[in-house]
Amino acid sequence: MMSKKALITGVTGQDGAYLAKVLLDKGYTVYGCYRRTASTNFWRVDEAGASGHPNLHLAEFDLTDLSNCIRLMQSTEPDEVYNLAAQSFVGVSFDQPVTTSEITGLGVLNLLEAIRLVNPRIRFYQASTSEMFGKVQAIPQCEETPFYPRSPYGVTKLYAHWMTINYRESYDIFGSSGILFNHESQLRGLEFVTRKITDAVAQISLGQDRVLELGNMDAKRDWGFAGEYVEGMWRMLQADEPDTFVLATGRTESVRDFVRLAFQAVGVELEFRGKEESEIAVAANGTEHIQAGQLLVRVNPRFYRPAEVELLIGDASKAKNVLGWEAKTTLEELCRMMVEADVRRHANGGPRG
Ligand code: NDP
Ligand code: GDR
Repeated sequence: MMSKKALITGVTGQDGAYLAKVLLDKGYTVYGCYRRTASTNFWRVDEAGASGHPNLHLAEFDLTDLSNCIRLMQSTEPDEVYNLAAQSFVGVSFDQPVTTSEITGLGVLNLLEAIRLVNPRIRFYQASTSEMFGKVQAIPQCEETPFYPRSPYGVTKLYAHWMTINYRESYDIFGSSGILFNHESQLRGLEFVTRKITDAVAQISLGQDRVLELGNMDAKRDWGFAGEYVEGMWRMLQADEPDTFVLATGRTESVRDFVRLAFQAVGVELEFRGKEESEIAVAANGTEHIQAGQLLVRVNPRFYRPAEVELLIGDASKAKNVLGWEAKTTLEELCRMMVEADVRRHANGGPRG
């Protein structure tokens, strides 16, 4: 039997790299699409263990170019398309709302049009997000919870989500949408809060004299391990029917809790003092490179967002019942894994990303 062919947009991102590895291991031929830049970097594909695989083909591609999307479908003839490409940083979407909308919104329409024109039998996965719930209307959030996005990114993702459903209903395209809650890993970009924290904790634990500056530490997120979430994406495209699924852990913790866990992973307990803009955290105990009482964390309002998503917690029971998918890695395990990876990187000369 011929192996299946999958096209992944955003292969240089966290999820793209993990998904490439998972699909290669399942015997797929994978077209990993990346956009041309002056300094394209495949470090995540390397670290995920997918680089150099004979069935991995890298293809240049820009989501905002419809003709590029059409020719890519024609030349690669995929069975499945996983659309992971996006301007995915919520903070930047406030500064670059138009670019975000073009890539994260209209880009999805380009792909759906390319599928409709070239081969409507291609199965399509859209990377939707818990950010669409925004100012949450129910706790926990599931597939039926009303949406209320709170950023240009969230609004744009909601457009793409509905466009995927519309192409499913209008043209019978197998378009599935995964509403994924935050998922993290050592391949996460340095600008996202978990990796920003683990990277700083690693540096401080090795003796670098710096203070971690954060925005809203009260924000609560449902954080899972990215390596498991990409398996859920694949399962969505193997189901009998296209549908919408939430993937989440069902546990929520604050940014402050994540900071606490990250410092615990290097043997430091934190003492938080002050509130809101004047909140700080100091070391309650010493280690080889950290002194008891040392200032380690402070709030910098520069990292506040114009509108915030305060609390996300997902109910993934539909994915469990229909797909047999469930998150397994605990937040403690995830955080430790990320801190240890960053300690190794800094001990060996520098961060990745
Ligand atoms: P990343 O930001 O790590 O990766 C995004 C990818 O999109 C990168 O490969 C980037 O390329 C690529 N890209 C951006 N613009 C374009 C473009 N114009 N043309 C082609 N490629 C482009 O995101 P993640 O891996 O974390 O997330 C994957 C998807 O899932 C995203 O759509 C994200 O919005 C969504 N999502 C993520 C969640 C998470 O917690 N991680 C949760 C829910 C949804 P480059 O390397 O050149 O920048
Ligand atoms: P999020 O992730 O916005 O949930 O989007 P991010 O890690 O950026 O923020 C999570 C929460 O932490 C608060 N925060 C900070 N965030 C950042 N980045 N930097 C800080 O210094 C900081 N201090 C506090 C934020 O305000 C926020 O409340 C991610 C992305 O991967 C999206 O693409 C994806 O769709 C969603 O997760 C689900």
